[in-house]
Amino acid sequence: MSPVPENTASLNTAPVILPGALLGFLGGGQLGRMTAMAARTMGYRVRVMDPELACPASFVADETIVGRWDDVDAARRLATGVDVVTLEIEQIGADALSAVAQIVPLRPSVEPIRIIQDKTLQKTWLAENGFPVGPFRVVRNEADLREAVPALGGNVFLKVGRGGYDGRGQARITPGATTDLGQVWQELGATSAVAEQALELECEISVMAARNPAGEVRSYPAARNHHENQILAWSVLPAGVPQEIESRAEALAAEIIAKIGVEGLLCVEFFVTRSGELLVNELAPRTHNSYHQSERGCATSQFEQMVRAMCNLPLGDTSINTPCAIANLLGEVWLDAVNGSPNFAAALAVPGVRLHLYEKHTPRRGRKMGHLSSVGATAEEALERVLEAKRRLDPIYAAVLAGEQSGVAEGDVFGEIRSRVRQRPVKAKPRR
Ligand code: AIR
Repeated sequence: MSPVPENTASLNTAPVILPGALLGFLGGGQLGRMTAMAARTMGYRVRVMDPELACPASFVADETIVGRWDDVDAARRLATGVDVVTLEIEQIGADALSAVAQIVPLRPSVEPIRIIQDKTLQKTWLAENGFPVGPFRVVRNEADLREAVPALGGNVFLKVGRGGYDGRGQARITPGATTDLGQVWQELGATSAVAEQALELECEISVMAARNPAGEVRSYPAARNHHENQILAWSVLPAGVPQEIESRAEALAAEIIAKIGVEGLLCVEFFVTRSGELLVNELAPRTHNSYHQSERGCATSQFEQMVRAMCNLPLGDTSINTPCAIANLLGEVWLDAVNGSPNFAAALAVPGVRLHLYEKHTPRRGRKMGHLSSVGATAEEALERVLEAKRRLDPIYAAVLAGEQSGVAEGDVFGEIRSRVRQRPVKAKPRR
């Protein structure tokens, strides 16, 4: 894809940061860990900042600085002596970001992060810049919420402006239910939020775009995503959507990253509605869960692309070599497992499957602890393999499955797989 010359303040002026340099990451979770692995592969050194000394990235980084997201002093210590800093979670405080940017290049820079990290600003920015979004209202108090819900048709997702991720900071409001909006408002922290009309969705997709300081922009092919309880459950590449939607989504992601001025990565999550509209759901200025499979099937993984973009290297080829998929492993995989130990050996017997664990020490429900990845001859096969591996983690589940036929009919294979996953008898499990 050709460069899109927007917001190119540092166009062609930023030096290339070569291997051997020290890269700084604000955040040391799984995204930082996997990016640090890619950086190390390329010969870079890595320093991370995270509230936890034993954070997932600490095991692959050269140095870990302990600091909360708003710890300005820790952010300065991260930045001092590194060649460039990026972030792997957007909750970093504004003062900490500015402190870093005064010392060393911060990619993405303060302004795009400021807009993206607050959903009220992000949604408004998208709408004002002419990008397609669904009906929404910014709500700043309970009265706004009482007005917004009926105006949006009563069927609404309420998302806090700042700090929510992986389903945290979200509430669902449905018509007819005796929802106490005052209580919903309080439970979400009585803080500025976005009320979004719940849409009839055909599917959800995302497009990862990359942009380096030289102004080069590249989009990956779209990934198809499936969420459960507002948390990504699985994702597959390619998305298998009509070519017209695929091209439009890739082009929109390239336009947005250039317009908002992100140097680094920008993941654009989209809704494809039943009526065929393509709407931007939300933006993430970093690596993203829906592109973990790029490590298996793309010419360049999102993690390597992040390193290339932040170091002003040429961006890597984003094409898909092999269809690939991931399924997330949340804390419940451990909490609900017989004897507390998932059957990894059974899962790894599925052809093409690999295991990725983040070395998080405390499993919690809804917490991302790891993922399974797979490749396949088709997207359907890659997805079926990774879902089969996930089912096998639970020995009782595996026993139930052994008695079933496992062929997938031709036709709407994604729909078929989704309905089979929904029908699984998850209940037959002893709780510890
Ligand atoms: N993350 C960042 N934004 C959304 C997500 N999921 C990743 C980052 C962050 C980690 O999740 O890698 O550091 C935090 O995970 P947890 O389980 O400690 O809350």
